Amino acid sequence: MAVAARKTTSAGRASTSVKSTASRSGSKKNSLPQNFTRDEDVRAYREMLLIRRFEEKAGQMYGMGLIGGFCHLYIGQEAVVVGMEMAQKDGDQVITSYRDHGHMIACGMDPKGVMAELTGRRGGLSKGKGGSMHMFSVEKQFYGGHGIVGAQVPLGTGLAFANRYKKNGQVSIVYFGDGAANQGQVYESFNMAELWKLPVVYVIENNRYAMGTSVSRASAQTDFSKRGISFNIPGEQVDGMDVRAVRDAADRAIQWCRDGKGPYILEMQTYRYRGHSMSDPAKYRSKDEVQKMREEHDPIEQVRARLLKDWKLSEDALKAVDAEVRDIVNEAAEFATNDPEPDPSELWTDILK
Ligand SMILES: Cc1ncc(C[n+]2csc(CCOP(=O)(O)OP(=O)(O)O)c2C)c(N)n1
Ligand SMILES: [Mg+2]
Repeated sequence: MAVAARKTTSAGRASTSVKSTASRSGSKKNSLPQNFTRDEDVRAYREMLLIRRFEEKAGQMYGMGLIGGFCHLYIGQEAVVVGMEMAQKDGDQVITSYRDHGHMIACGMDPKGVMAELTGRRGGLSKGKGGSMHMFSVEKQFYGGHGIVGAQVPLGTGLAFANRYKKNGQVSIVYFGDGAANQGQVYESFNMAELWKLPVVYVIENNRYAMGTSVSRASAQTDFSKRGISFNIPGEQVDGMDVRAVRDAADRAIQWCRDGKGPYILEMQTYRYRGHSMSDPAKYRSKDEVQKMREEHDPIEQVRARLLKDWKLSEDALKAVDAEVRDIVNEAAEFATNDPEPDPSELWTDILK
C-alpha cells in the first residue's frame, strides 16, 4: 500500500520541556519540541478530550454492569497516542496492549464500534465477541489489542519486517508498558529489528506502574530509553504529558525509520490516573501522587490553557468542542446500550478450525 500525505504539518520551533537522552552513541541530545500551530492545538485538544470522555463513560458503564470482563482505562496517557498519531502517515500501523481504547480512537476507529464491543453487542468492532482487549481494524491499520503482556512486540516487529520486505515506506508503531519492557521477547525483537533495519518505533509507555508494582521495584534500569543500547537502537525519554513533545519526538523517530536506519525507542513518561483495571483500588500509591499529576501535568489542561492564553480562543469556542465530543460519546454509549447481543449461532463463526 502506498503511503499517503502526512496527516498534519509542523510549525516553527520553540523551547519547551522535552527530555531527550540517548542517541545512537548513548550521548545526550538536546533537541527542542516544535510549537503547534493553532489548528494543531485545537486538533490535539479535541482528540485527547474525546479519548478522556470516552474512557470516563466506559468507566461509568462498567460500574452500571453494562461492561463485563477486564477494562483498562487510558485516562492520563492521552497525549502519548495523540502526539504519535499526529506524526504518522496513512498506512503506518499501530499495535498495542489491552489498554487500547485510546489507540483505536486515535487511529480513527468508530467510537460507537469500540463502545459496543465493550458491551458485547452485535455492532461492536469484533461483532461483540472480543471485548475490550480484542479489537482490530485492517482498514485503519490497527492490529490489536493484546492481553498477553509483551505479545504485541514481536508481532509489531513482524509488521515492520513485512513493510521492509514490501518496500512500502510504512512504519510500524509498537506500544508497550514499563512492565512489558522487562520481557525477554522484547529483546529478541530488538535484536532482529536492528539487525534487519526494520522500520519500527517502539513506544514504551512508562506510566510508572505495572499492575501494583512501581517501576523502581521491578526494573533494574529505570531509564527505558537506554533499553536498546546493547542492540545499537537509539532512544529518547520524552515528556509524555506534553503532546507537543510527543509529536516532536515521534517526527524524529518515524523519519529515522523511513530513512531506512532501523528501529527507534521512545520512552514516554506518562501516568495513569485510574487503577490498572476497573477492579483495582490502586492502594499502592497515594491519592496525593495522583492529585499532583492531575493538577500540575494534565495533558488536556496544558493544551486548554494554551488555547485560551496563547491562541485567544474564547470559553465558548472550547465549550463547543466539549459539546461536540460529549455528543459523540453519548451517541456511542446509547448505541452500545441498545444494540442487540450477537445471535447464539455466532458462537460458531469467526473461529479458526
Ligand atoms: C505474559 C503475561 N504475564 C502477566 C500478565 C498479567 N498482567 C496483565 S497487565 C500486567 C502489567 C503490565 O504492565 P505494563 O506493561 O506497565 O502496562 P500498563 O498496564 O501499565 O499499561 C500484568 C503483569 C499477562 N497478562 N501476561
Ligand atoms: Mg505500566
